[in-house]
Amino acid sequence: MKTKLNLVVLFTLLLFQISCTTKTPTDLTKTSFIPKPVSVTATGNTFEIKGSTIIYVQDKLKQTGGYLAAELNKITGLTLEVKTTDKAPAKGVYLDLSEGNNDFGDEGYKLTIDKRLITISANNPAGCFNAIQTLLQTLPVKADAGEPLKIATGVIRDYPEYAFRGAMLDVARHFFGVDDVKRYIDFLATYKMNVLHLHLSDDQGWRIEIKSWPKLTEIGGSTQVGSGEGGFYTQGQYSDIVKYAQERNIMIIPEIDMPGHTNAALASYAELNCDGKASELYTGTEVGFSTLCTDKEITYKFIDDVVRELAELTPGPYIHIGGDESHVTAMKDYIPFINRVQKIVVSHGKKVIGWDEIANATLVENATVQFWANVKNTTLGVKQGAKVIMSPAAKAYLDMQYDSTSTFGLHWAGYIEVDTGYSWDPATLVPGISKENILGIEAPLWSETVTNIDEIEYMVFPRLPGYAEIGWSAPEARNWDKYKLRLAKHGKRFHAMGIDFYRSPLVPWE
Ligand code: IFG
Repeated sequence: MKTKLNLVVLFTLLLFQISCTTKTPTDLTKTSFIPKPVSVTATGNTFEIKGSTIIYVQDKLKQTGGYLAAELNKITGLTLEVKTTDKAPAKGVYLDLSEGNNDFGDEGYKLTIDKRLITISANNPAGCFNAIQTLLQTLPVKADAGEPLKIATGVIRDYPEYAFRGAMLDVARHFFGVDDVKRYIDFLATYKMNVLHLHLSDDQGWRIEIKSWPKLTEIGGSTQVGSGEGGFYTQGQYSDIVKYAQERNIMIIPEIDMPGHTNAALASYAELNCDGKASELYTGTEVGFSTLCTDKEITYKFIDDVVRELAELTPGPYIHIGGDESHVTAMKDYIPFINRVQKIVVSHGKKVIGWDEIANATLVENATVQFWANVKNTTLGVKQGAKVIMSPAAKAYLDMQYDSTSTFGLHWAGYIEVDTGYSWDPATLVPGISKENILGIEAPLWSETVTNIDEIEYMVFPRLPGYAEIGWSAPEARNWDKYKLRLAKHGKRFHAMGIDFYRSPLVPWE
């Protein structure tokens, strides 16, 4: 009898122990969301995702529903069915376009998690996509086989501070293949960023096929910093990247830098050079030594062909014309050049973005100035009515070293540890540039010293989620001491995603 009693006690204790370790989340407000949502309330129950859970979508949300099913499959191994419906189901997951009858704007959403039904309500697919990123953060990145997938119930109402939240990848100094760019896109999508700026040309490389000027990639795409083999995207590959980004609510902005940073083009076509001689290919890391020949007509035919072909491949509204560090282009030549090139971009139905130097020219309507280093240039742009993308090198340049011990990166703008990259407000950083002038934020990764995806991951994580939160969450909701605790919980998510991140000593990693 005594043995039997001992067995019962032992079994009960064991059961209690198991239930404690697979703790069921019941307080939604305890989830370490990044970016921080506008409001989270908990209702103290749980929703369980099972193989039988159905994702219901309205017709316009079939692709979004499919994305959710694919992401859940990666986490759980479950293959959930996606069904179209025009009315709310009693249970499962329901993606609903509320046709603008709420105040969430273009990208906001309401995420309601009840015991039997999860409802995502937004004004358009972008909002539903953002809600999905939030929902995914209530789950582990990889569930243990057989582990019940329980989500704490509650309601999240959320919408972004800025419409433009992005990062840049310099594929010119070092070339990165399509799969690396897609992985970079996944990083941005995970944190609700919606812009990828691709720096497609520079002194060291031309990375996009232009059918009317084939030597740009044949010659200009044949090398890179350090004399590696370089590379380029065919137009088909570029379109594949654009489609992959679009499916993740990310707009691609292609940059063709001009009139400076053009040695790859000048090495490809002798006629683009003022002296009619092709320059040598360049594999160093100096800047400011090249310029297109601004007083030759063929230069503008070249730019018109390039912009035309790129505009046809780019569904987004922007073409970035660079304009930075044209140290060997006299200002008297630079200004008419930028004035003329802007008109070419507009003639192909696109809006102009340029680094802050372009504000020395007469900006066309709807031009946007990307602030990186010069306040005078940028406030000139604001005076002309231009919007500003905030990319202050000292705060947001992802190629800056974390500190003097960092293996990769530069430090001409200073060191950017995780707290430096997080603790600033775009709307108050620069006198003369305030919130109404700002389109949003972008964190550029220049690749002079970055050669592969592992090195990209080291420079981008853990700083990227901080820029995503600056772009999404209100400044009064942001505080480094609280943010670092949430970021610490994302360390295991980075690890589970195979991200080779820098384990900053400033973050109490879990
Ligand atoms: N400045 C140059 C980049 C790159 C960068 C490296 C801009 C706009 C320094 N221009 O940043 O090409 O070399 O940190």
